[in-house]
Formats: sequence, structure tokens, C-alpha cells
Amino acid sequence: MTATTNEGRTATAAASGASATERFRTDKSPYDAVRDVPKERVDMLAREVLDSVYETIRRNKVTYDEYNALKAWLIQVGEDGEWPLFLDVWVEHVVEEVATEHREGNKGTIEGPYYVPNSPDAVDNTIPMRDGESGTPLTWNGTITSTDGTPLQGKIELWHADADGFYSQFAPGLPEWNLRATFHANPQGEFEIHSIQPAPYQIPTDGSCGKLIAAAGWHAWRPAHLHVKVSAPGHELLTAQLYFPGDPHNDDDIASAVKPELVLDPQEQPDGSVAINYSFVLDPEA
Ligand code: MBD
Ligand code: FE
Repeated sequence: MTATTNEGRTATAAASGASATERFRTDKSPYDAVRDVPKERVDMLAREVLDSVYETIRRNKVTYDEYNALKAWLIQVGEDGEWPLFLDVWVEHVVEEVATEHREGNKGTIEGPYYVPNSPDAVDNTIPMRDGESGTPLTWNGTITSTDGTPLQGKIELWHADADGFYSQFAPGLPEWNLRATFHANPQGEFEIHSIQPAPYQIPTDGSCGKLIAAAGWHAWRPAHLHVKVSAPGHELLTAQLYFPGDPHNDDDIASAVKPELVLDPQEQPDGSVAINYSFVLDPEA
């Protein structure tokens, strides 16, 4: 099953997977980082992961048919370019948990596969969108402060899917920076953002991740979410997502990335728009 954008173009898992893989290679320079991991650490981590695989095979008496099904599926994940999607959906949340457990400020959550750095500054505090972009208009006010209460003149990079669940630069037919922008707080740390409310989101189901989901009888849904990266000089970068109360998938997010501290309290306005107030607290760099 493939999904169709509202321009009628076909969005395939393999195409968005290829974009996510390319994005990752460009932004994260993983091989430089790997060179610096001590041999002892690689040895221990690789052995522990393999030991847990052996344990699963023995306990469940895994057959050759099952082993070959796994092998075929792993080959397919690579061919589909779905390693970024697979890892960010099923593994990243624990890495994020460990990386941020020391923080006293804002809770964060996973980045996911669809961040693009250096989004242009918003014009009139409004995210770029198409004429007649569907979705409830959203006005968001808040502040950025340090853990000691000092206002921070920081910035917020915001990105989210459209009402059909598509991200610009990962699905065809969307303007390059649609629903992606950088917003700046004033010297009092205050910011204002205008966008639209995103819809619940299904990860691509026509590729290898979708095959796993179908074979296991899982679902592919993430609750509606706004992605942010919040930064200020001398402070740790905060990567987070914000969610809407009452979303049926807040309790069973396929990516396990919802935390109660990240659920908004939207107020419906007389004109049909929604107002939200959510502020960020950043931890000073150690
Ligand atoms: C998304 O939009 C997302 O945020 C994550 C974590 C995984 C897949 C798609
Ligand atoms: Fe997302």
C-alpha cells in the first residue's frame, strides 16, 4: 500500500527512506564518531547485543525458516533505505532517555528521521505553508529560560507533517521548506509561532518497517506531534516533540516517544483557531 499526497503524487517508503538515509549521511558524520570509540567498548557492546540474540534464539527455539525470514527482512530494510526509520522508531527513545537523564530543565524526546538543519527564519512569526494549507490554525506563545529562571534569547527550529502526514523534503510535491522554520525569542525570552495543528501520523507502511508491523500485528501510528529543537548560547540543545491531549495514540505511540510533560493544553478560540502556551527550560552546559 502506498500513500498519496494531496497533489496526487505517490509517496513511497523507499523514496522517503532514501531521503532520510541521505540526510543522515550529510548531517551526522557517523564514521568520525565511530573511529573514536575504544576497542574495549565496541567489544563489550557488540558482545552484549549478540548474547541477547543468542538467548532469544535458544529460549524460543528459533528455526531456520525464521532465521532466513529475518535475513531476508534485514536485507530489505537496507534496500528500502529504512534503517533511519527503523532505528528512530524502535531504538532511539532509549538512547534519548540515557542521554538526557541528568537534565533538570525541560523533558525532551526523540528527533526521528525527518529533521533538516538550517531551516530559514520565519517571516512574521509564521511557518511557511501553501495557500489554503489544511489544518486548524495554531498560535503558540511561550518563553525560553534557563533552569535558574534567566530569560534566554534562544531559537526554536520547528518542523512537522502536513494534514496528510507528509514531511517536506521526504515526500514529493511539497515546497522545500513547507512547515519548517526557525523562530527567535526576544531579549525577554518570549516567542510567538503561527502554524497549523498537525494530524495523527502513520509511518510508511509499504516498506520493510511496514512489513514488520503487519507480520507482528502491530499498528503504524504516531500521535499528532510538533517537532522542535530549542537552543541558546551556553545551554544544552533540547530536542523535543509536543503532543495534543486526547489523541488516541498518545498511549501507544509506535515510537514510544510521548511523555506526559510534552502534552500541550490547547485552548480553542472563538475564530476556530487553537492557542497554545508552552515554555521551555534549558539546562546550562556543564
Ligand atoms: C516520524 O514523523 C517521527 O517523528 C518518528 C519518530 C518516526 C517516524 C516518523
Ligand atoms: Fe515526526
